[in-house]
Amino acid sequence: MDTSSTETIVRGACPHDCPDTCALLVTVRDGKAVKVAGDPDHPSTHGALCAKVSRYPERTYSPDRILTPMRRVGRKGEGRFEPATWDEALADITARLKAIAARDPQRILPYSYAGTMGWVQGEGMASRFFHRLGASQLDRTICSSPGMTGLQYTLGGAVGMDVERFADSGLILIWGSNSITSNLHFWTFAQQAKRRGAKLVAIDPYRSDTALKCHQHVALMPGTDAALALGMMNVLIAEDRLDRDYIERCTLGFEALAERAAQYPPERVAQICGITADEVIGLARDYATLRPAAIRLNYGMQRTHGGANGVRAIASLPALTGAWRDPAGGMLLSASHMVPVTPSKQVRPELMPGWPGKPPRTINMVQIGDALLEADPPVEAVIVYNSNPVAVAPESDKVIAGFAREDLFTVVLEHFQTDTADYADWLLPATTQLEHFDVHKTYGHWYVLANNPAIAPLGQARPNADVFRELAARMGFDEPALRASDEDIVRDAMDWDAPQAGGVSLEQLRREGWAKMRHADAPFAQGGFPSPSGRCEFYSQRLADQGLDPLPDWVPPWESAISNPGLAARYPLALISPPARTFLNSTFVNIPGLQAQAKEPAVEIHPDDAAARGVTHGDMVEVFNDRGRFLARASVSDRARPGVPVAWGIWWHKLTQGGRNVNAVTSQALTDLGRGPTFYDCLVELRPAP
Ligand SMILES: Nc1nc2c(c(=O)[nH]1)N[C@H]1C(S)=C(S)[C@@H](COP(=O)(O)OP(=O)(O)OC[C@H]3O[C@@H](n4cnc5c(=O)[nH]c(N)nc54)[C@H](O)[C@@H]3O)O[C@H]1N2
Ligand SMILES: Nc1nc2c(c(=O)[nH]1)N[C@H]1C(S)=C(S)[C@@H](COP(=O)(O)OP(=O)(O)OC[C@H]3O[C@@H](n4cnc5c(=O)[nH]c(N)nc54)[C@H](O)[C@@H]3O)O[C@H]1N2
Ligand SMILES: [Mo]
Repeated sequence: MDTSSTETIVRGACPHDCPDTCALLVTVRDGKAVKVAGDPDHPSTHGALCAKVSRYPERTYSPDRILTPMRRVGRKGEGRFEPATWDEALADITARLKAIAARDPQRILPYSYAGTMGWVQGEGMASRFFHRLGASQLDRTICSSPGMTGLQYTLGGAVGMDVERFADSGLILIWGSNSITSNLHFWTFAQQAKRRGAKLVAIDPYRSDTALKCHQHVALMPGTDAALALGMMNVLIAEDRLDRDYIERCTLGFEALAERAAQYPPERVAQICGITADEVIGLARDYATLRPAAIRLNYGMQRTHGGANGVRAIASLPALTGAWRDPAGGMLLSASHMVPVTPSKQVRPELMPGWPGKPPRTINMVQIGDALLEADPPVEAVIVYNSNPVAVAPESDKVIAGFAREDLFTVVLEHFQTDTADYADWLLPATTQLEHFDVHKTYGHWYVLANNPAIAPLGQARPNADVFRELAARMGFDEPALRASDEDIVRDAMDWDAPQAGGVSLEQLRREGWAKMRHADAPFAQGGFPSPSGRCEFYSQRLADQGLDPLPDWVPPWESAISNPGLAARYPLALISPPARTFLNSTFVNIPGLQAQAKEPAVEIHPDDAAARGVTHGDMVEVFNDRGRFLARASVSDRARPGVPVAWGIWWHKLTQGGRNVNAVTSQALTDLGRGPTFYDCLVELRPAP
């Protein structure tokens, strides 16, 4: 008898919604995953994982995992369930969906986001199923769509620098990003650049961990980034610090942009942004002279009314100075189109009834609160996977009231009993990344990664794709696209024969773990952007054709003293709620080791704001506006800007003292372009908790 234990290393990929998408090495001993480590050979992972994902085995084997299908027995939202079999669950769900679909399939709504970013367990089979069903389409806008739209209208797509090249930059503007929290593996390259003499500047209302480690911190007001970028242009043009040759050959609409920038002299910009004119001028001069000049823009700056215009303005800067000429110059917001993805082959919109002329209606996920309460025809069923809307969507009181509807049929595929799972009629156990196959691209580097299953599914957990494949069969959908295997979906999701893919095969990817997409060292040195003109479009004809402003501009926040003085008189504080280092949106909030580090919901307040309200460090405070209220522990610190408190995201409501997290006060208003959320465009008042 062989009593020795077996140990293997399985190649995986981190599934989370993060620009880093790390290459993983999972150690499996006797069928159990005992360790998850970063692959030392993968250049951007370089053997290091964040504190969260190193705890992936703890999360996977948590005693709180949902491991069997569960049927609701209590009142809606009470979170009381009894175990059932998969057959009972899927038979009942099929019967319910058939009955609703017979009236109008648009009364069924999928709700999903990026709990996993995988091509298979994300939207592969699930979207095919909902398209064929004729369900309402979900506009998946809760994170990046303003920025993506801004890039589309400027560069023509989500293209950007190779993250590894930031190590050679001479200036790095870290703009709207707390990289140490949300983009740790970029930060490693930024530090290499710093050691080689680069200047690092953080542009962020809050003096984040990242801002603390930069040479300079420009603490502008939230939602004023476009004004700052236009002010920098104003100076670059006035001082003739331009790359005229690059502008001539690789851009469109310079004269019009120059006129727009003329409206933003440094003094006006200083007033809008709440900084000094010297900061504007100094930033522009550094940007023109410290080369190569690189911008790491992140999504934190596009969660206000003018978010997309902000991205348009900032994305125009590297073309003005010709920063793209250098491999270590240019900018990076998202690089997801550096991978030759083929989304329509992946999710098959043509399966929708009425496609393409009259497809089913679209519901914006940001406005799920209003949709569940007011949509006409009403939403009668919602199927949630890879998301926790009750915690993460804005204006929680409405979201909760919507999910609490007794007449709403709710199915939730989950690992844990989240705030959303509490409202399920059926709670279905999903596998984690260690238990299923997938392939990932990312938005922060140029790699595609494979995730091989390391262990067998725990309990009765099933991969999302399996569940939707079986639901399709039970509904009687027999199109081949709905019977496709996981591998078929992956083959459909990318053009494997495109030159960028370098001839890599799926088999090779599974074996080696990752493959870098092939691009020229400085891909836009000669222009060649994916825009209609092939140029960087300062002036966008496509926007003009829609009757929209063809040039980037500063679009004021919905809620600010300038745009809404009446509201600002009652609620003078501009609250932002950026990601916490210990959590990934609302994922990991229930993991004891990480929860202990974060302790409890906190709000950081400038000493002047605290004193004016009789708040001292460590007090419990109530943060409120007309939409709602939540409790948080006050941390009084001058790292917060006066007038801009910071509440870290995103706690589960049920794990907070007052039963509400920060989204109790955020609004469902949308951005200028891209129909995105405005989480950081939110006026509040606060006081010591009663
Ligand atoms: N640890 C951790 N990592 C994460 C996440 C997480 O929750 N936790 N979330 C992941 C997700 S979903 C995403 S989308 C990404 C990116 O997520 P981002 O939202 O880009 O997150 P951060 O990089 O933390 O950047 C937010 C920073 O922007 C600042 N900020 C807020 N408003 C403004 C503004 O108007 N202008 C400017 N210039 N700055 C502003 C905030 O103070 C904060 O420091 O991160 C991913 N990575
Ligand atoms: N106030 C405020 N609100 C915000 C933000 C903010 O900065 N401030 N950020 C916004 C942003 S950028 C984003 S991206 C959204 C994120 O919102 P969500 O996409 O909802 O992200 P998570 O909260 O991480 O929830 C993902 C859920 O998916 C589950 N999951 C993971 N893998 C799988 C799987 O394979 N199968 C199934 N069935 N489930 C799985 C996890 O257990 C988790 O509960 O939140 C937004 N909300
Ligand atoms: Mo996000």
